[in-house]
Order: sequence, then structure tokens, then C-alpha cells
Amino acid sequence: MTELAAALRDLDEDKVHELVDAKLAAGESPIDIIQECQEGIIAVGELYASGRYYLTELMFSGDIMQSVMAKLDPIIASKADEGKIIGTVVIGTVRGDIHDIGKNIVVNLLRSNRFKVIDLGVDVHAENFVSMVRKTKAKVLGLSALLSTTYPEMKNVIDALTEAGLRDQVKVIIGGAIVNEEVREYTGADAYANDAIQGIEFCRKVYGGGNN
Ligand code: B12
Repeated sequence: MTELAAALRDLDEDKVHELVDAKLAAGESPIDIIQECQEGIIAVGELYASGRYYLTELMFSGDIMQSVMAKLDPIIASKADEGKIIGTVVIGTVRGDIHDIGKNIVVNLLRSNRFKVIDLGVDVHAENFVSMVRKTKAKVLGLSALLSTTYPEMKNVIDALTEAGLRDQVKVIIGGAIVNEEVREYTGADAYANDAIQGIEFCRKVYGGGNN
């Protein structure tokens, strides 16, 4: 584990920021910094799951991550690829789930990569996803979920798209730390991603490589 990941795992906010500042000064990419932080925060989750951390620590790790993102987001935005919009992506965290740090990273990266993003926020009902896909004619719907209890809800959204006759016109990608091929298959999604870059690559592919 890197020093930055360990500082986040140990909830040492000052050290996290010291290391992030040093990495930025050394020209490291915000994406690499996010990945290191993600490693640390996954360790926080494991400590929580094993009973060594409590909800307070879980919340604090989220706060630290958000304060890091407040620093990285403007840098990501300043490197935005200017030019014609590639396509529209509707995204949100599904009903029952309020985790949004990862989703927000995906949103910012998509925007800086010339996608128009409709971010529906957290705890989003299936009908809202369906009506936004219908309204915007988006070719990609991104569903974020970090709780295994919300997998049925992701399936519910995809079933609702089918019922509305929209499933053929939209590709669905599910994302979050713990989704995998098994969850993709269960929900009926077209793809899954455990990091933002995979998600952006998928959107580019759906929109024909981003050249249209
Ligand atoms: C911080 C945190 C919280 C914060 C969230 C703050 C916020 N605003 O989001 C708070 C304290 C609120 C919280 C609450 C809870 N949490 Co929590 N939380 C976490 C923790 C430690 C980190 C999540 C995070 O922000 N990671 C950092 C980001 C950058 O990573 P990420 O979310 O994975 O996102 C990346 C990728 O996955 C991907 N991605 C994400 N979404 C999408 C979407 C698309 C479309 C794409 C393409 C990609 C993509 O791109 C991102 C960037 O690379 C995780 C541990 C873990 N392993 O993830 C537990 C974890 C998710 N939480 C957990 C639990 C149990 C809870 C609670 C139920 C606890 C409780 N008893 O109340 C509640 C649930 C509340 C609710 N109803 O949603 C469990 C879930 C276990 C499970 N199997 O279901 C975890 C795994 C911890 C654990 N190991 O036990 N949590």
C-alpha cells in the first residue's frame, strides 16, 4: 500500500493533504492520486466490515475523500478537452443508496472528456432514470451502487427500461467498488466498471470512439 493510501486508511487528514499537494506539485495526474486514495478507502471499508472501525470512521473517510476531490476537481476541469460534445450520459446512484463520491468522480471525468452528463444524484427511483433516458435519448445510462442490497434495484431499473420499450436504444453500465461480472449478469447490464476510466472508455465506445 502506498503512503497516501495508508494515510487515508489511518484517517490522517493532514498527511493525506500533504501527500496530495506534494504529488500535484510533482506533476502526478489527478487520476493516479484518486486511484491511490481509492485503495486507502477500500481498506477503511474492510476495517469497518471487520468491526475495527465504526460508522464515524466510515463517515470521516468519506469527508477526507471529498476534501481531496475538492482539490482535484478544478484541476480535472481545467484540463477539459474542449470541442464538440460526444454524447449524452444519464447517471445516478440507485434507490436505497446514498454513496456518491465515486459517481461524482465519473461525472466530472465524463464532463472533462466532452460528454454531456445528466446527474440525477443519489437514491434515484427507477422511473426517474427511465423518464430521463426517454427525454434525452441518451445512449448510455450509468448506475452507481456500493451496497450489495441495492443490486436488485439496479436490475429493477433495467427491467423498467425494457418495460418502457427503451432497452434497445440505451446501453447500461453499472459501477461501484464491489460490482463484478456476476452482478452485471444478474442485473442485465451491458457492462460494469470498478473505476471511472473504464466507464469513460465504455461511453466512448458506445458513441463510436468519440469521433462523431
Ligand atoms: C465513504 C463510505 C461511506 C460514506 C459515503 C459518503 C458519500 N457521500 O458517498 C457514508 C458514511 C455515508 C457511508 C454509509 C454507508 N455505508 Co459505506 N462506505 C464508504 C466506503 C468506505 C468508501 C466509498 C467511497 O467513497 N469510495 C471511493 C470512491 C472513489 O470509490 P467508488 O465509490 O468505488 O467509485 C469508483 C468506482 O467504483 C467507479 N464507479 C462508482 N460509481 C460508478 C458508476 C458508474 C456508472 C461507473 C462507470 C463507475 C462508477 O468509479 C469511481 C472512481 O474510480 C466504502 C468502502 C468501499 N470498499 O468502497 C463503504 C461501503 C460501500 N459502505 C458500506 C456500508 C455497509 C454502509 C452503510 C450501510 C453503513 C451503515 N450501517 O449505515 C451506509 C449506507 C448508507 C446508504 N443507504 O447508502 C459497505 C457496503 C457493504 C456491502 N457489501 O453492501 C462498504 C463496502 C464498507 C464495507 N466493507 O463494509 N459509506
